[in-house]
Amino acid sequence: MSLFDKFSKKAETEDETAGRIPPGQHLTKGFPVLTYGATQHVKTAEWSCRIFGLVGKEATFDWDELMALPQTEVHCDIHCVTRWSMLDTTWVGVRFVDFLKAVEAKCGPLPAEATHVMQHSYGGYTTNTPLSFLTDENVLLAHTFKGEPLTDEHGGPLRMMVPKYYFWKSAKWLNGFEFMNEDRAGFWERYGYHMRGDPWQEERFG
Ligand SMILES: Nc1nc2c(c(=O)[nH]1)N[C@H]1C(S)=C(S)[C@@H](COP(=O)(O)O)O[C@H]1N2
Ligand SMILES: [Mo]
Repeated sequence: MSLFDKFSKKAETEDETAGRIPPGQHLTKGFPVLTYGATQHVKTAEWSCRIFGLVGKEATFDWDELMALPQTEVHCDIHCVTRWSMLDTTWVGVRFVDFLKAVEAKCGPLPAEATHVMQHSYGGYTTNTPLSFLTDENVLLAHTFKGEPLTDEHGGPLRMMVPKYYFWKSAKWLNGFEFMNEDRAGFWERYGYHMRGDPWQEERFG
């Protein structure tokens, strides 16, 4: 093993990965692309994010408004329901909790009935979660992966990054949040994927 290999290696021995790979998952070294339908090509200048549903007032955010919010780096492991897991990923973006403050500044306080959120994407993809899944400290509206702007294939210019759940709960090409008073199935959830999607509980299918 070269010195480079030795020091660039991360979490690949059993010791280092112990307890980090959920049941039924294996490690991947690459970053597979999983997209249903066409890759979207969205320029930051034309990007916007629409806030709608159960909010006092609808609003949209443009790229500059997003970038003016606090930017946070997150290190985490991610898990795809097609059974790959990737350890030690690094992302930069706006934490959902910080974004939510900006949403409330524009739309007014979220009503208590807004218990669930549908993520919407360019191209029509959707995925649903309880609001509480998105208020974890490490949930990002991410624009940077490993120090580089997200590629189109991986959801650039902006995707959700919800590390605690299977990765289908992280919409690429994010362009909206719909607040809801009940859990409504998103794209894969309508085809039988789980409404929650906790990899440690193997919540693959509903
Ligand atoms: N808009 C959109 N977002 C999406 C998907 C998609 O098809 N369209 N696929 C989901 C699935 S199933 C996974 S595993 C991850 C994959 O992200 P990646 O292609 O960056 O690995 O994105 C999720 N977000
Ligand atoms: Mo997936």
